[in-house]
Amino acid sequence: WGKEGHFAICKIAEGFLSKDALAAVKELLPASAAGDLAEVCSWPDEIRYHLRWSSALHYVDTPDFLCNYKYCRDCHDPAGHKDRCVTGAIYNYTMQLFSAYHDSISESKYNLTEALMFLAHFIGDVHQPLHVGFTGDAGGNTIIVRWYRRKTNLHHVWDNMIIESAVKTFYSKDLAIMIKAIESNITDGWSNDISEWQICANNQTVCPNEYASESISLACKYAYRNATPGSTLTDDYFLSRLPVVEKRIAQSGVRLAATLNRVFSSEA
Ligand code: DCM
Ligand code: DCM
Ligand code: DCM
Ligand code: ZN
Ligand code: ZN
Repeated sequence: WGKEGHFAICKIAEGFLSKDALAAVKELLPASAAGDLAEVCSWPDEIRYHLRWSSALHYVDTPDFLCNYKYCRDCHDPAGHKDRCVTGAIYNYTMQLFSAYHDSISESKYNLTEALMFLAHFIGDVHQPLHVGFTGDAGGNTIIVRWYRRKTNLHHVWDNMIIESAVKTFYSKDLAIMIKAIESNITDGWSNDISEWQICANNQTVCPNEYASESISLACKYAYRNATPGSTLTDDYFLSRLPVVEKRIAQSGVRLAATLNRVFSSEA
């Protein structure tokens, strides 16, 4: 996602944090966040060219046209180093935060402020369907399309353009109004789904493999469909894909909060 998507996800997450988790998050946030997690959720994008190793942690590539995801097969960087992908990063940063909070050691060897900012960002990214896209097109980056009259690529359409067009067309050019609309949808339309979104099988603290499997499935069903190289995407595509984008943003926010609530729970 771009800056607006990550901001929306973290804003939504804030509303679902437990008292314990909110206190722990506020303690870990950098001064620049001014107490607001959403302010630093794009930090990993700002430093990804500076910290080169982190750049492969934003996504996971899957085999062309298979439309499925497997951790052991797919989670490595382009050079083949294991676990260097978005799902591996989510496990790793969750573990850093969990052990710092639960183990009786006085000081963590990790930078927990960075761990929190990475985790909040990557739980968002793993929900972007094309962040679990095909290897051959780099998650849609090499598929050149037109978004209305503008030339761009399919990945960028899903990271930025669908959200930007929605803000402009339906939400009075105000991202805060879009966020409020998604929040209303969570408590009204999706209220029966929330508990299912929050849960992880087998009592796990975090379950990025499930989110990645959903993403590649949605990528095949919605992102790649009718978006071949050179195609022009307009109202048909925009109006049918926007609900998918809004639901993925809602799920990311709810699941980020659920994960932080488990990490920073004084029980268990
Ligand atoms: N940081 C951030 N937002 C910025 C710049 C830096 O979140 N605009 C990160 C860098 C460090 C962490 O915050 O990992 C703590 O930084 P500081 O102590 O400078 O607030
Ligand atoms: N995995 C991991 N770290 C964890 C949990 C799981 O690296 N804390 C990896 C190891 C397996 C893969 O996930 O290769 C499959 O996990 P699951 O059984 O959750 O699908
Ligand atoms: N990306 C991806 N899959 C890839 C390569 C990149 O999902 N195989 C993502 C990361 C960024 C966007 O695409 O969100 C643009 O990446 P870059 O700036 O590395 O081209
Ligand atoms: Zn992206
Ligand atoms: Zn990212």
